[in-house]
Amino acid sequence: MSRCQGGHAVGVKTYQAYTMAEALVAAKHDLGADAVILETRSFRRGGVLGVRRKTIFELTASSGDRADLSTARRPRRGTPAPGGAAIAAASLATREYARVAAPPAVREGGPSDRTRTRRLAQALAEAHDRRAREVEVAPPPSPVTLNATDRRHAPIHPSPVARRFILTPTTGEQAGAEVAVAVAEPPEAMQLELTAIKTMVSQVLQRQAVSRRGPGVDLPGSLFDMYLELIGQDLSEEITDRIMSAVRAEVADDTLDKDAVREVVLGHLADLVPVADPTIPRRSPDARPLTIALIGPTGVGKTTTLAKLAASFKLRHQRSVGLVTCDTYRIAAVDQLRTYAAIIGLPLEVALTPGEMNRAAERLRDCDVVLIDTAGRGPNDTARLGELQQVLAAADPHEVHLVLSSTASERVLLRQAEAFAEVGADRIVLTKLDEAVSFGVLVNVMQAVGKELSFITTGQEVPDHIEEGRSRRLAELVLGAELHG
Ligand SMILES: Nc1nc2c(ncn2[C@@H]2O[C@H](COP(=O)(O)OP(=O)(O)OP(=O)(O)O)[C@@H](O)[C@H]2O)c(=O)[nH]1
Ligand SMILES: [Mg+2]
Repeated sequence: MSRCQGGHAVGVKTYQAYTMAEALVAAKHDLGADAVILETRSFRRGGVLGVRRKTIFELTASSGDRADLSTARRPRRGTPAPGGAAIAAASLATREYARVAAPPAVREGGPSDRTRTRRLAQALAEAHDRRAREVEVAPPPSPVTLNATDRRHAPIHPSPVARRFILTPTTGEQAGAEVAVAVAEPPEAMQLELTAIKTMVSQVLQRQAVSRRGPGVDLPGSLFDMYLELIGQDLSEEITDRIMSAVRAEVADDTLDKDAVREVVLGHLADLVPVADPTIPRRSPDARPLTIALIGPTGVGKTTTLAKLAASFKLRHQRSVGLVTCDTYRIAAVDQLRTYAAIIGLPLEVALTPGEMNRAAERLRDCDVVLIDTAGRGPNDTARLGELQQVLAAADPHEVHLVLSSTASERVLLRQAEAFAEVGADRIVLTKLDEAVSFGVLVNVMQAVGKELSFITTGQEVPDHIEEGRSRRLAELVLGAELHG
């Protein structure tokens, strides 16, 4: 996709495309190699409730005529120029282009169009980078008042690029700088749609609450918003009702402001998630190495989590660590752990049977910690779950952590937890929180399973994306905290 929109001073046009490169090519094709970039930005558009939204890159360019430029970029006399930093950034890009584009006389025999286009793109990229570095050290720009035209076209969540480069003219006189692009779904329309949907959902929930006489009936505004938020995060109705009843009992009606409600709800949510004592600083309770096994369904992140733990024990807590894998079912499973073992510098044993596990434990008896990786098992694979139980029994681990992925549905997670309870898991690791569909489900599961949360993992990077399980952290995630904030 690449399209041009008019509505500017003569010679000034706006191009939209799915990539900035496409927009640049279109601008160059249309306005010629002398095109001067006045503004670039990106914004998200389309989709329903954020699903299938696309990033659109928009570029406003002038044919390079002096008159066009002066009309396009002249602020209204006497009016302070809001968003000055942004304008400066755009000017920087323009200057960069001017710097690399040779004057006409030289251009005759100068670089080809292709070269100039490439330079233009490079100049823009350099200007972006430079501006990004300035933004990192500079205090955040003061809020910008957009005029009606700008507000209509402003992205709901401007990307960093948009924030840095969007021009924010205040007058209707600056026809050239005004972005007169007909946006298919203006943010206001989407906002109205979202408000309508929220109202409908509220009505349905109110009706449900009335019919089951839950505490959703007659909730004051801030509580009802919270009620919707919790239900929206898939926290079970039963838990949500319990929390709401507790909040009503604890917070007097005249102090029901949003922050007070949020704080009380956070406390109650956190109480629902039992957490394990931190594993890492603890030493073995007996003369053996502290022995920890990870078990769980296939592909949930057992081996990756084991590598993160091993690296943490060794590099952050200076413990000697040994690894054992019982996973020889999947081709390359041993290689995966062997690679981690080699990188971190750890001994690795392979143990398929109880006898081999005994021998592995013997060889690693001088380690502070032994971490055991196991093959993934389906919850219906009772024969293999039995085998796993036997091998683990030989290792007699101090801790068995059941690894569950946050990407699974509540029903699946509960079935998995039930199946692995037979093997004897005593703690839960929740992985892939960065891909979780909703965090309320995780609270429901932790409540239902009744085991302690030991760790959460928040991404693929070893060893960084792992944290000790903290109930408050999970509660905050339910209430919309950023995972990597
Ligand atoms: N997004 C995300 N991906 C993760 C996380 N942890 C692990 N993964 C990815 O999940 C995939 C499977 O990870 P493994 O560690 O091999 O999973 P496993 O449970 O050992 O798999 P099996 O041994 O086959 O049962 C890999 O691509 C990992 O990079 C996480 O916290 N977030
Ligand atoms: Mg594995």
